[in-house]
Amino acid sequence: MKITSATLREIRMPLLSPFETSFARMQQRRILLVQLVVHDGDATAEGWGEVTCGEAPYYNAESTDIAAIVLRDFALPLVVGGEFAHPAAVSARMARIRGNAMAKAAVENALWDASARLAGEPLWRHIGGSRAEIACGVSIGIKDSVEELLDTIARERAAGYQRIKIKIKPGWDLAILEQVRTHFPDVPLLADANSAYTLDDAGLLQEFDRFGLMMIEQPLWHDDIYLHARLQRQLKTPICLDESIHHVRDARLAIELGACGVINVKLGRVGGFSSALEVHAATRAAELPVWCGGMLESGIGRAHNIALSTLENFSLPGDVSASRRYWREDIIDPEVTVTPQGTILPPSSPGLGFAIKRDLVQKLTVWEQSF
Ligand code: OSB
Ligand code: MG
Repeated sequence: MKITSATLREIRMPLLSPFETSFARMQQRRILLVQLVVHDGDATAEGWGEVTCGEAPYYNAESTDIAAIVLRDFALPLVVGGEFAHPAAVSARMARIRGNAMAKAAVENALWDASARLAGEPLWRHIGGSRAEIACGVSIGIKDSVEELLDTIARERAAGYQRIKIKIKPGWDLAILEQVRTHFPDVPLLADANSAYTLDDAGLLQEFDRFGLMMIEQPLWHDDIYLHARLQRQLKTPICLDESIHHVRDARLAIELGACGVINVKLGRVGGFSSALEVHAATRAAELPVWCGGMLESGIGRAHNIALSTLENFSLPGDVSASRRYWREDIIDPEVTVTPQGTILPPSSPGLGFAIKRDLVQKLTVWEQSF
């Protein structure tokens, strides 16, 4: 496969409602899209990828503007015109660019999309997925009041979502979980701290055990694995690592140290499908379940997440949910919808399996550059 040209563009999409975590309150997404044109013999295919980083470097070190520089000045000049036997080879070419996993993932994932289209099969089959239906949960941000949170949980449960994740931070934790459990005693529940605690909070975190949470996500530092292992020994609730896992070596270390019972795999954070497939293989071998995390993606990133979620060891409901939870109008057709049973049916057409709404993408574009 030869990448003959690429277009990098930024689109802006306002969120239907603000999304608040322990590190930021997000209102509008500034999303970079990578569009590749790929030739293979006489055949041509397009491929689309999304950079999943935030607008500011608060979740990880990446941000929209940083990723734009990395892609424009380094990654795209390195790969456009290049010949690649496999989508993983494009990541090998970009390996000299340290870090910047989400920027690089958009390029690799776009090539996977093109490669699947060239093979005439849906992306989820192309990566080796086997699930014809994926289980979905929702991630609910920090709200202005407990009542608002309880109303939101009731609404999402009524829509069918199989599990609820709530964001927590110091001051929005024990009392909130207590209320949620009082009103929803049996709901499959987890809490995501996005690194808001330290080991000094071990006593507080131990109190979470009484709520029967499925897991507690990333309680400690974004760059730590070792101290999560120390904390895990003090908790009954399994820890789920998100921010800390960048590649299969991190996953292996976390497993060996007993730092977690679950891993949240995000395609961007691990650098794309080839790395995610390695994390998948290692966790499956260790019988450590994983699920697919989200980064408030547009339909393109969402479609990639659906494909990832069809892999065998993605055995827990993920943060992959319907387009309409975030967007007034998504950039793909059809939009992502969820069944009344809280599942998504992966598409059957080649590649991403969703058409790109080109007019809408053009309308939302604030700048674009071709390579
Ligand atoms: O930690 O999982 C996270 C959104 C932005 C940054 C980090 C996280 C999240 C989410 C949203 O939880 C999940 C989604 O896209 O629905
Ligand atoms: Mg998380």
